[in-house]
Parts: sequence; C-alpha cells; structure tokens
Amino acid sequence: MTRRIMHIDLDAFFVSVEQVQNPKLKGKPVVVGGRPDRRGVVAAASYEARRFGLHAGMPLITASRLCPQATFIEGSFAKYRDASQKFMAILADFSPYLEPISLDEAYLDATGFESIYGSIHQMAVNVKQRIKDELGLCASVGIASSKVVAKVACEQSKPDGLLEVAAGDERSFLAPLPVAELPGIGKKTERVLKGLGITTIGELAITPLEALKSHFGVSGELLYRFANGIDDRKVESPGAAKSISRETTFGKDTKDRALLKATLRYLGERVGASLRQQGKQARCVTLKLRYADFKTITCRHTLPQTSDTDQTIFDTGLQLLKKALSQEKQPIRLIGIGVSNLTSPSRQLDMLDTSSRRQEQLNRTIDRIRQRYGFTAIQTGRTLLLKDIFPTDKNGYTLQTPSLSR
Ligand code: TTP
Ligand code: MG
Repeated sequence: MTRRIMHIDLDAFFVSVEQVQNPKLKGKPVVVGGRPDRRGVVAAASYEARRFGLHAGMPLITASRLCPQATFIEGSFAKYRDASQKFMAILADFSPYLEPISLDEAYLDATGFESIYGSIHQMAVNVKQRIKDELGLCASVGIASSKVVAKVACEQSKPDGLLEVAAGDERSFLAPLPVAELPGIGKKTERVLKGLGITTIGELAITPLEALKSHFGVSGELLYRFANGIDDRKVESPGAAKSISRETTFGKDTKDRALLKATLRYLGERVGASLRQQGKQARCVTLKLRYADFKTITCRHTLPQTSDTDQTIFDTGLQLLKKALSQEKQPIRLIGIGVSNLTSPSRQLDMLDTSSRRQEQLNRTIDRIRQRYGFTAIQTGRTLLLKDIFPTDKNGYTLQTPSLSR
C-alpha cells in the first residue's frame, strides 16, 4: 500500500504565538529574538517581515536596518513550549503514528485514514482547522508517500498551506525546485552541486549515483534517493519499541547443543525478520538463559557496526551461548535472544563490505518469500532439526511460548 505521510509545521511559530497574545501585531512585521540594539539573531520573523528580507539567523542589527518599523520582541520560551505541547496533543488525536521533530513540526502517518475522513486531504483540513480554532495558529501541511517529499511539500505550501503530492508524482513535483529545497542540502553542498552544474532537484535526480558518491561519499546515495523522492524512513513514535526479543521454554530441560543452537537460530531469525520489518538496525544482541533451577542470566554483546541480518544476530548469540555453556553445566529450561539499541539509519549500503551486503540482500529475499508462503517455507540448515520436534503452521514452529508464533 502506498504510504500517506503528513508533515505539519506551524507558520512563523514564535511570532504567531505573540500575535495571538497581542492581536494588534497581526499582519505586521514582527521579529522574535530580542531588541534590535542587542547582540543576537532573529529566531522567528513574521511573513510581513520576511518581505523585507528578514529571516531566522539574521543578526538583529541587520534586521532592524532592513525593516526599522518591525516590532522586536524578546520572547518567552515557556510560552512556546506550552503552545507546542497543545499542538502535539491535537495531532495525537488524529493518529497514534506521530513523530514530533521540533517544537512546531511533526510527521504523522495517515496511511489508511481515508476511510475515516473521506480523504487524507480532508483529514489535513480538519487538522489545520482544529489548530486554528484551539490555538489561533496557522499550520501548513504537506502530504506525500514519504517523509522527504511530505516535508518539501509542506515548505512549498507555506504560509497557511496544504499541498498533497499524489503517489507517482514525487519526481515531477521535486524536479523543478532548487536543490536547496531538499532537506539535508546546506550551503556547502549547494555550492559543490552548483560547481557540477546541478541547480535543480531534477538535475540532481538524473546525476549518476556513482558520481554523487565520489563527491559526497556516503551522503551521495542519500542525496540521490531523496532527489528521486525515495525515502523509506518510517514515522516513529517516541514510545516505539526499543528492543525486540523472542524466547521459548523447552518441553524438557536440555543440554543438547544441537537443539540449543537450532532453537537459537530460529528465534534469531524471528527477531531479525521483525527488526527488518520495522526498518531498524540493532547495535546490541542479548542472550537469555534460564536453567533447570530457574536461575536466569542475560548476557549482551555490542556489535562493532549496527546490523539487521539473521547471520549477525545468530553468530553473536552463538558466541554468547558457547561462553555461557562453558561456565554453567546445568540443563537449560528457557532460551531467548534479543536485539536492542535500535536505530533507523538512512541506508548507507556503500558503508558495508561485499559480504555484509550479500547477507542483507539474502535476508530481504527470504523475508519476501516468507511473507508470501509462511515462515517455514524457507529454512536454514540449522533449524531443520526443529522439524522433528515442533509442529509447524504458516507462522512458523509452534513453540511453547505463545507469543512466539507472532
Ligand atoms: P521554523 O519552523 O523553522 O520557522 P517558523 O515556524 O518561524 O517559520 P515557518 O515554519 O513558517 O517557515 O522554526 C520554528 C521556531 O523555532 C521558530 O518560530 C523560532 C525557532 N527557531 C529559532 O529559534 N532559531 C532558528 O534559527 C530557527 C530556524 C527557528
Ligand atoms: Mg514553523
């Protein structure tokens, strides 16, 4: 299903909060940041002030020279934080898939919400209306199939905007815009691109990937993907899972190494599949063992590089298992494996060596086959042993702990 991501950003946030409090300032050039005779820079400028060339980051002294009639306000952070909390609470009413980015900016995953609001466009209209009614503030909204395109759409729609980029139109929407409109392109990158004769996102999109990599290293791939409207980053709620684990209790306590390894491999593959499904990479692998006398241990290993492959999860778990087996001779009652310190990196495939890349590709192929034909449609040599011990269904082996069949 094509995703529908909303990017919502309040217009001239700090200034707008001041204008709500003092309506006489509405429609006028207003600056929040401090008195013009003080050192310091503009934090926010009203759109009326922007017509004089004022913008965030500009020294106040320059701002007052360009627009002496502007009202300069010191501002109060507590007030803006309060407004921000109310803004986020309104958004949370619309979707639980909410990722706050800054005080006045958030992504919201609205995929599938058409059925509730009639259309995502209508949902955005409702979002804007509630913010206006309850806070007196204007929000701009971009809607697209990915974060990067939604953000650019929001920016283009400002102020008081609403712009939806239909699925399939991402590239043609981005193409005519200057490269600086693409998130992640700062002044320096813009200069280098200009030197290469690239001034629009469309020109960037058709530049060979290899050329971009040679100029920008690992960021080159990201530039290429963003310019082509490709961005599979998920909308992540701050409360999203921080670790993923699977465990099972054996029917009978065991010291059988082959069974322990096979089970570890199987559980590791379940963890890996879930990790990849969430688009995450893990930094830590944890092994959990419960012995016959119920003594329970967990041991952890930090990977030199984040990973989402079954092989890395299993290899690391196996090292931990071998060490544990050498230290404790009791039969084992429960075994579990988990990953933590999860990150959602923008893919940096070229950072990986060939063998890691091959592992990644293999895992992705296996995931696709399993999604289609069931988890046991493909089995790795090690887990075949489990076939004689556990019954299977489409979701995998039926192990003792019911949550395992997820
Ligand atoms: P922005 O959303 O970048 O700017 P804005 O809301 O003022 O204007 P618009 O979105 O309509 O273009 O930032 C939100 C607030 O963060 C802004 O009102 C003030 C603060 N801010 C700073 O304090 N310093 C800065 O350099 C920037 C960019 C923003
Ligand atoms: Mg803003």
